[in-house]
Amino acid sequence: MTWLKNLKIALLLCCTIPAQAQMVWPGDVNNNGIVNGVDLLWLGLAYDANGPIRPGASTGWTPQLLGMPWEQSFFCGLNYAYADADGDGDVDEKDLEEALLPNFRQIHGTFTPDGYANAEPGGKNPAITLLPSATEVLPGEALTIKVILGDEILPTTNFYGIALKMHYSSGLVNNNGADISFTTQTSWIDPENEGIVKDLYYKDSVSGDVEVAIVRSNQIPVDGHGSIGSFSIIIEDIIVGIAPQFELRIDSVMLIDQNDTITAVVADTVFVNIKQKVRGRGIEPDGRMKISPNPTGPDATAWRLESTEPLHHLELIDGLGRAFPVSPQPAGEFLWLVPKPANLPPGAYWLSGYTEKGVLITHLIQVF
Ligand SMILES: [Ca+2]
Ligand SMILES: [Ca+2]
Repeated sequence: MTWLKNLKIALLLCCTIPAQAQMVWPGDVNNNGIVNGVDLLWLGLAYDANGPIRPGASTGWTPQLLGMPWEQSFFCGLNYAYADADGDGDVDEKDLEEALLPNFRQIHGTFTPDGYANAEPGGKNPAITLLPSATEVLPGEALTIKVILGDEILPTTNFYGIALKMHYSSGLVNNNGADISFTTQTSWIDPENEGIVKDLYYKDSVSGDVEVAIVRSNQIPVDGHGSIGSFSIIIEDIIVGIAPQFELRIDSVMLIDQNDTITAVVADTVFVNIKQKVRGRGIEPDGRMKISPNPTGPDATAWRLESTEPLHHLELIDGLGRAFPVSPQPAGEFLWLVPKPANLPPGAYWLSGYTEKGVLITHLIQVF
């Protein structure tokens, strides 16, 4: 019943659009008052169509007279001329690159909802699953999260495109929330590897808003299930707070077939625990780390490091808390070569080795 209810709502909304019908806003392909991921889905539906050019067309964010209508219309009745964002008479890559993307998130007039449709779990609708590479990470570590649509029991039939509105914990992501990216995976969406998949990725690193949209462009759907892409994230190095969790959440989904019929999808949210870095002795009493030469002379160019545990990364900090970058290079089982940072000042240092089980710490001295 949920699926039917959502379908009816979506079709109804789609057909109320022509209130602003005579003006084209470049990139707002479904003419609903905002440029977003759903407009890429509509662009994919009309892709490779052609019709009359729009006199005086521009890709700037200004309303433009529709001009001569095209022969083709979307299933709800909206004319294909709205998909020709740059007005050159063809629906192609330029409409995406030169109008839809530059005008992304621009708004005009009265907003009409796009018709995103999330399903309740437990029914017969396909689900999206967010699959993280780890359930917990250390500050500064990389994390990947796969986005998987459908499964063997509830696959996707007649897939043409999908748009997602998502949110992530931007305050826990490195580089002021910016170190998060998305790569589309097209293996089952484009099984013949024809290069027909169009995609977009938008993020706002302040608010944590994300949009992903992926669409075929040949008006032919595919059946299947599996990964549609993955997020790559670098966690902030300095985390404040107790037991922080990185969250990636799907707020809204729109899955369409080649007729712009919407199937509701069960959304997902994933949490990844961020382990606290702890400074001091005796963190990992069963493990130990030994560095040589120690003390180190000014002419030494590298240290030899032995550790009883595999190391994720190393951190070298002086008595004032200043960090010096070090990159251990594997040199054997439980053995690493660590090039010494150039111009390391004489003094006492703490070397922290981050492992699966905790932090190993050793004291190091650089002499004159
Ligand atoms: Ca729109
Ligand atoms: Ca065009």
